[in-house]
Amino acid sequence: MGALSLCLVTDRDATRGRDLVAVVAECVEAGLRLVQVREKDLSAAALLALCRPIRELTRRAGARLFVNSNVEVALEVGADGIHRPQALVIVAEDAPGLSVAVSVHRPEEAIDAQKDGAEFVLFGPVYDTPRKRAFGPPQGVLRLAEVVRAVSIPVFAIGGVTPERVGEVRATGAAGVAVISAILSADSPAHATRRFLEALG
Ligand code: TZP
Repeated sequence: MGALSLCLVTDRDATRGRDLVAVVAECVEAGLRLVQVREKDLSAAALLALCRPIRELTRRAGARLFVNSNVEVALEVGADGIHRPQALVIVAEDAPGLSVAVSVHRPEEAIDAQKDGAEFVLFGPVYDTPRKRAFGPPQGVLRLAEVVRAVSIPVFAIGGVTPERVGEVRATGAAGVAVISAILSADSPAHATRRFLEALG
């Protein structure tokens, strides 16, 4: 999958005060080709306002854009896809023309997502991440391997993924990794992006 094996997932509070659009721009400049805007607390209007410049810069670079949860915003901004959290039901008719990616936590959920026509799934948290500690311990790479074996669509590992962990993740057969902190909170998000892309090969 090349550069499409790295998905940057946004969190505007994770940029250490830097402007999120500027950070995404520098990552795209560094080779990033897949972005999921995940800003669940924003109103639809604010989400749309954030997605517009990200759509502009991703389109210019030929990068794909997925919007988390909000189909209307995804359609309005001309996103490539919608990212569906497990709790949300989005059927194909709700999202005409959009690819669908789904967050999953068990092999059965991945199988369901595949049946529903998902293009790819995100599985996690694979490693410890402060963002998900409230939900219990991380799932680990053995569980990741189970999910990979259960479906034929690409599986991305999410949760505590760093460039150093990419080798172990890829050994499971996972197609790629999805990342928040290790890119957005890095001293240089562009450098971190390049390190992930090098590790992914
Ligand atoms: N879903 C599972 S783990 C996670 C999400 C959104 C958080 C990933 O964040 P980080 O900073 O890359 O560990």
